[in-house]
Amino acid sequence: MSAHYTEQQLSFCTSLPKVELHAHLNGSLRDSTIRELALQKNLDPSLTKVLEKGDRTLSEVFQVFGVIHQVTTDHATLTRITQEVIEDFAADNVQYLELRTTPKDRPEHGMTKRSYTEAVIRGLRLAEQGCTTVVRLLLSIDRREDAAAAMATVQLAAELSPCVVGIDLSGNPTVGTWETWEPALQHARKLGLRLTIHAAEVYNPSETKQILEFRPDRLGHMCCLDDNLEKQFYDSLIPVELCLSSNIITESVGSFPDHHFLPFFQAGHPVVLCTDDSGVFETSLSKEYAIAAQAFGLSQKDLWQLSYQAIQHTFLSREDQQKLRESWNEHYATHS
Ligand code: 6MZ
Repeated sequence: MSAHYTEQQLSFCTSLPKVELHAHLNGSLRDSTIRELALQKNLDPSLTKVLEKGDRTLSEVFQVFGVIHQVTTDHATLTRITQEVIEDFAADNVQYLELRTTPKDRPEHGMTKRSYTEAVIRGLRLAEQGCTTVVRLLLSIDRREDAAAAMATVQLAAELSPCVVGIDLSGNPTVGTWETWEPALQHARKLGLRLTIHAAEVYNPSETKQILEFRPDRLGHMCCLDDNLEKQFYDSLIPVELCLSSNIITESVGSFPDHHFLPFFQAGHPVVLCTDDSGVFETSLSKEYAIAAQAFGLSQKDLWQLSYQAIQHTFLSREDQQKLRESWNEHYATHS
């Protein structure tokens, strides 16, 4: 995979204030931190090999998460990585970050879903002291989880609101069935939590149809659609989080110019550029914007509008969205 963009494009995209809505905590770790933790925790060197970068299939990416999860097993580490990940997004001029992570019950490490999430929130509070980026959390349900575990995550999210604003459904898209998590997701909606769901990352038309009928607040990926699903998706007007490098590296999409960003964007469907796993895919939100600029011939005005319009797809209140718009407008006034 080679991502092409000019230094000038990257520099413009770095200067843009940005909104990141699709970033998985454990996928966004610094390499140096993973290496340090792997050493500290005496990780088997054959496992660290899996972490080497390059093109990987989607199933290989899930092996990578398995390894990362072996080094982020204690509360202090979770606090540290959360703080670092937020600092990295802030350094990339991300002014609003919706960070998502899967609360984990790991009794062997004295960890519950609640203690996991509280450790993450401590990291968020520490990061907030050093940067102006506004951060909210989404709690993810992993597709490997059963109905009870999904419900426990939803309950926890409601208890930790307003720091937690919503629920994500993610994980290996070839695992599990929609019926398992739907009751928990319905319950989340009743509790006032916002919902974003990974859909069509692989071709699974019956599930994608069910998800579109469920009408989450946002969708993630939407790579593999047939004509009927595409029509249903366009009619839904549900905003979609698009992660270019992730889809190319995992081979869900063949090449950047072939990415479905372009038809969605040209059709006027609401799209938001995101990183997915900036550590695993060696990217940043500025790079994703620069890749889009180059691959789809976007102008600086297009890029500005993409970033500005992302504000309305955040899970913030209208008043908080308005505050972000004011800060974008201030940036525009001083930089144009
Ligand atoms: C689906 C993904 C993903 O939650 O431990 N995750 N799920 N598709 C993807 N595309 C590449 N990338 C990451 O972060 C890692 C977890 O996020 C989900 C997977 O469940 C992965 O285990 P957390 O912080």
